Amino acid sequence: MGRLIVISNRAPSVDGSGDSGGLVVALKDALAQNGGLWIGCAPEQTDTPAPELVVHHRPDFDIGLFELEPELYRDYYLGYSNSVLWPALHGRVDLIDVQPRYAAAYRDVARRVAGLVAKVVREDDLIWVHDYQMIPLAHELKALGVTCRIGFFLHIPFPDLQTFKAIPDWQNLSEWLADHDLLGFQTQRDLGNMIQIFRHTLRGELRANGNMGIGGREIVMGCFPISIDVGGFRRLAEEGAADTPPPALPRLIGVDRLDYSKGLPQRLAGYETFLADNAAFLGQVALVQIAPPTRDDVDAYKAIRSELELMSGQINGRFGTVDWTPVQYIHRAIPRDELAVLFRLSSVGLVTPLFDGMNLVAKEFVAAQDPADPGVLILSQFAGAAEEMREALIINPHDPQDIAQAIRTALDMPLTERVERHQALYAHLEKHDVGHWSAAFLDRLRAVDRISPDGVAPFPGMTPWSRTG
Ligand code: GDG
Repeated sequence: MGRLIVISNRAPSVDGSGDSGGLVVALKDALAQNGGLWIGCAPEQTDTPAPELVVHHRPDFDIGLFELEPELYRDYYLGYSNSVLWPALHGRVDLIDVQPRYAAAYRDVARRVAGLVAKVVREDDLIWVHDYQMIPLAHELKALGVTCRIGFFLHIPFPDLQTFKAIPDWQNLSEWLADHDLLGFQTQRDLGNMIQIFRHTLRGELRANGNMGIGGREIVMGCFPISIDVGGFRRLAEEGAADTPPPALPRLIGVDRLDYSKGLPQRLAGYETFLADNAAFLGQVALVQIAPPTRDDVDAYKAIRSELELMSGQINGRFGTVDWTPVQYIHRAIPRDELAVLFRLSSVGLVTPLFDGMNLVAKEFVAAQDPADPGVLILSQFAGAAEEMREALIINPHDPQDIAQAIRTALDMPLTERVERHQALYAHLEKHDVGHWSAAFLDRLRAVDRISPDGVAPFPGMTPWSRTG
């Protein structure tokens, strides 16, 4: 059996710090078999990039770093990836910033990475490409004669056809996506959009087995909802909470990178409406919002920061007293173990994105709860997680009244109902943790080699996620 080669914008750290993140936990074992390799961009840019991958040997797997010049990195990462693709794929076409050099840099990086990968890859390796920064990679690898199976997983949402067509390069993107052997999405919503776009742009035909036929080839597609290390996160929360006193007031918690897709102003508007409509709760509850900075060189991110600071100041000014601060807004990252405890000791988890591939915070909040006295999750209908987590209080993040009402319902919810909802949510998560996710994707990718080169429908009767070795 060949190696697993994972390729993403960022690789895990060379010294193993930060390995507790779900993706590393999920892929560690698969990578450790047969000398796996995780390829990503070096943390520092340089004017003199190495002509080869810079390989670091960890005890479990190797890390291969590609180096980029600062300007190229800026145009590829902050430019095309995060000023064109991120807003477009999140439905914010009004925020797309189209600069010709961004698209050129994006393609150049894919070509360069493909050149480096082609030198180290072997025919029986499996390549798993992650996320929107790397969409053209499979196309470039195939152009260099690489024949091994290549799977792609999109962590963020995939929009409908009209939104997709707002991206100037949409035809190219569609063709590059079709160059994979397996395409994985977070939700049925995103998978459905991809099917619609392939039909429209490449005359794709959906086969009876669920695969997409395009020009004599067949692409396997599936929905693989990502998850977290459920047991690991629960233990972190349990252990930390054992010696942490509970908060003085029932706490509402929000934890999000400070990103316009996360619906933070809308969340604050909902909380403000709740306070305005429920005078009995003034001084009796507090919202803690952790919002660490991200991509703050992009203008749209500067704008959301100012908006949030203004809104939290306004709410505190309007309702606060000498003894009570309604919103505690923290604009920096806090350690993961502290986060787990914060979740456990909170009565309400607020997850209200306007559009989100999955949203792991929703799953972390549930995993961290005390099963005997759990908090309540309020979840946006537009988070991918809402397809699975039906026992949360599902809200429309654009409607402050809906958020306000859900906060009230959550705070008033009797213990028996909280326990019932939590039990159902936790039982689902326990079965569908991040290990389940990665195994499902890799099993499906390994099975792809049964597809005959002429595109004849593969393996009749095979269950979608069965292992073929
Ligand atoms: C993308 C997609 C999809 C946040 N603040 C702190 C902190 N975090 C951690 C959370 C969680 C992670 O960051 C954020 O994950 P999300 O899933 O919520 O969102 P994105 O970063 O946008 O991720 C998303 C995900 O990819 C996976 O496929 O679910 O839809 O957008 O783990 O806990 N961690 C620490 N301190 C913080 O202050 N330690």
